[in-house]
Amino acid sequence: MANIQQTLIILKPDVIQRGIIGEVITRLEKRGLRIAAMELRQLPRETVEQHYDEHRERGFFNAVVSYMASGPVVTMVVEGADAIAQVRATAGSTNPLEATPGTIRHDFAMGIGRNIIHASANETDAAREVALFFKPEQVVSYTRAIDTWINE
Ligand code: 3AN
Repeated sequence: MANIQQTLIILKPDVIQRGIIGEVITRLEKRGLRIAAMELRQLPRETVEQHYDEHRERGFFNAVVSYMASGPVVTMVVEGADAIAQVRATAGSTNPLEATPGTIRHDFAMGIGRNIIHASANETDAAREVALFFKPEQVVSYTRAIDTWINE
């Protein structure tokens, strides 16, 4: 049985400003992931601070909060077999300089402070982050005819 998971993705403000929303989402769809929720919104600083709470004591905390609140973002829930690890692999290393060619962060970004995509790190974070950004009724779980060609 496939281990179906949901994970929270944020397309950061530079994705919207650079006009590459479609290209980034296409990477995820082509992997075989299903979009279960999606919304364009301006995040209040308080929500970003809550999201990155674990990094509060880190030197980059204020920088990352300002970056994430600097313009609209696209928040998404995507679903699929082992979706949390699958999306992290497609996103690539946190520092685009270390990301493997073919990953989103390698192919679309150059700096750790502008690394264009957030993806939940593990099941605990995914559950907390999905609940932070979406009400349960906004997350739509479904199957597609093509899913049997993506996972047997
Ligand atoms: P990831 O998003 O890959 O799980 P985390 O959780 O270590 O990475 O970092 C959260 C976010 O904080 C990163 N996506 C990045 O935007 C920012 N960040 C992390 N490390 C740095 C750094 N050294 N300098 C600037 N921003 C950073």
